Amino acid sequence: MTVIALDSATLDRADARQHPPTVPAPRTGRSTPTRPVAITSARAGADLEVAIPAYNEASRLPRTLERTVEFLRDQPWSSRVVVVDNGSSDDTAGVARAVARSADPRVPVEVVGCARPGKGAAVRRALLSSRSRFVGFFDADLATPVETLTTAMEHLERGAAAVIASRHTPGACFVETQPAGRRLGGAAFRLLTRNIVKGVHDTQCGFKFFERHAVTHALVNCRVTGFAFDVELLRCLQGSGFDIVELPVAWSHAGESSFHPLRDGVASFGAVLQMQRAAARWAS
Ligand SMILES: Nc1nc2c(ncn2[C@@H]2O[C@H](COP(=O)(O)OP(=O)(O)O)[C@@H](O)[C@H]2O)c(=O)[nH]1
Ligand SMILES: [Mg+2]
Repeated sequence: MTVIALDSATLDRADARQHPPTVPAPRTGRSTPTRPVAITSARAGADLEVAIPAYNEASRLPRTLERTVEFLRDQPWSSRVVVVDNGSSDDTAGVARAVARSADPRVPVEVVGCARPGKGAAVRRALLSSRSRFVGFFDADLATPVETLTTAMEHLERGAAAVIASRHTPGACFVETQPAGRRLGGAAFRLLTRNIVKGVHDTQCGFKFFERHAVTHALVNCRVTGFAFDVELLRCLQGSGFDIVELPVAWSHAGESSFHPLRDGVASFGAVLQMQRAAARWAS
């Protein structure tokens, strides 16, 4: 396996070429977006870096960051947190910066932007610009308990390349269930992704951690910027020969969601159908 090391300056140049640093397109016509936050470069490394993609998360983010830092500062490994805001129309970046300024210095919190809209683009940006040994992300609603990191780190330290939370593997449970429509869509999505990501029961849970070189290797071939990016990333990891460990979790649906069933649902199914067509072309 070739290990690809991308320095932050290279990433910034590539990002700027692909996506000029303009105000990201708003995802909805709800309101005028705020100015994007500056892309910081060359973050220091740690044992673990947690990225939190955040879209209009000004109300949930302070509690999430507080809880995350509280947990991480008591762990035997060193950690950093990076919030990625791209296109929020509320004060997500301002709120995150305020928390960052007052956070426990043992767990630095940073805020970065991303020229391209979408959760996938935000996560990709954070992971590719990290210097930490292990990197990953979880959702700003803490639907997967932050304590899951303890088991995730045990697997990573034992040599796992990818450890992902799963709501559909034996031992998992729903503390708060999703609305019926999301459950139905989720079931259809799982059926569709079964042949793309082999042996994985849940590609969509927002909690995934990786050995950095492994995920960097996979991410350079990833293009999906929306909610279906996980499928492509997991497929690329498997394609490069990496195993994926699924951790059963006690998952809670958080009331609010930025996932728009029509807009994001159609885009996600479309992205997966494209991956299936590409896989079929390869097979023939
Ligand atoms: N940076 C960024 N984060 C996003 C975007 N869309 C969703 N997110 C984040 O992705 C995570 C999952 O979104 P959420 O609304 O909880 O969706 P759900 O769990 O699928 O219902 C949250 O942390 C969101 O703030 C986006 O376009 N950009
Ligand atoms: Mg959520």
